[in-house]
Amino acid sequence: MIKLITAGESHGKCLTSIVTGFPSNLKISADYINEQLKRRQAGYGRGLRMKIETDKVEIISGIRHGKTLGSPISMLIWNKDWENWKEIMSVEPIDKKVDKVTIPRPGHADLVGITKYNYDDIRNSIERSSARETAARVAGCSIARKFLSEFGIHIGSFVESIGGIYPKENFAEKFLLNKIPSSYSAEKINQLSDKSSVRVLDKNQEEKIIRKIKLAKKRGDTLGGTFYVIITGLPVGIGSFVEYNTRLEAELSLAIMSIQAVKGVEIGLGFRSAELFGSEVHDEIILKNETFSRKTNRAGGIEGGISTGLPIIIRAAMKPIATLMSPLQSVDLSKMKSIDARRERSDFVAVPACAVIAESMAAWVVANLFLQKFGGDSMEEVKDNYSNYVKKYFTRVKKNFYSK
Ligand code: EPS
Repeated sequence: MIKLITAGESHGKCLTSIVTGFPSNLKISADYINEQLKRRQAGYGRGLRMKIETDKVEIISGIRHGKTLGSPISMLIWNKDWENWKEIMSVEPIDKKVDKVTIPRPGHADLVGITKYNYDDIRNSIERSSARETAARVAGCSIARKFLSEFGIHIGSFVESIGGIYPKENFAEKFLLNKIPSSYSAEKINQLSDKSSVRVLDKNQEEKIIRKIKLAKKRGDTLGGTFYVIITGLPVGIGSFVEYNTRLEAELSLAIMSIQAVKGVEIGLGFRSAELFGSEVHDEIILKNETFSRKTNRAGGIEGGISTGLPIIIRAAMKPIATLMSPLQSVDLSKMKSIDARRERSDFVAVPACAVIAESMAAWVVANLFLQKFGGDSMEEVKDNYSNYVKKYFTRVKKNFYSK
């Protein structure tokens, strides 16, 4: 239903985001998108690039007087750093000799990129594989986020750990045990996590993490971590088991695993459920406020590829940033000799940013499957389809099964 294409290299002139498939009359502004771009740039441990850029989107098409037209929405994010890269990243051939990058960084796309694309300069691989591309994703996915908010569907995230430092209490437990009121909005999570420079919910843990990041910087090393994304307000019935790639957990896992440096994604209890009895995992079904609910939410809001109507609980793991200032061993491809990897300006820790990007990616997946179910050409039409379904689905179940 909806499509997102991003284009642009990390140090090129600008990033481009093109979004198609959203209905007309969705209220959206550059300010709304820029708020998410600002959140993406934040976080203690981000690199010097974040001091150069103040990512803002320039909307080129698809929106008029603050509302979508239903036509393709194209947006630009200009790279201020381009001024310093005009020759290295020139589109046209230049006479001046540009030094080639010949030493791949362990843990990045450098070596596999030049092998796959037969590049003669690792710079060609660095530029598009860089996490800079996520700025364009957040811009495009913010349209999805705004769309979902029109239906009371909100997305929040918080960092669970950085460098193996965990909080005393795991806030996600409340969701796994379904101890959160059904009226709770995931936006409340961001109101808390965005106050922390590393987006954690525990002050004591934040201080320990900042100390560990300072230690990593001193050692010229980097850190990764884990984070949760929570989605509230989703009705039952989003996603489907009819095809492998319409399963909600599969789409969410792909989208979040596609973020640079993410190495693990789990839904609900995830890997922990592999160690428990079924009776300790499966969510017992109950009747509550004239509809179905569950005693717990260890399934993370998804059963059989379909949303249950409870909060979606996603947990992900991000590996440490690949560029180390105390480099690991590599090979100089120009001499085919072992050598220390190159230093390249970089982040030390980007887990807070990764969690914000994951919110955007989750919004995209949910908006796409939501439109598959309630699609329409205008927001008014989608809202009619949605409210008709929400009003009637429980009555339909009763009509099919229940006889006094
Ligand atoms: C990033 C901008 C770039 C990326 C960085 C994320 O920073 P710089 O211009 O300093 O290279 O390199 O991504 C990585 C650290 C990476 O390993 O890909 C951004 O805007 O988020």
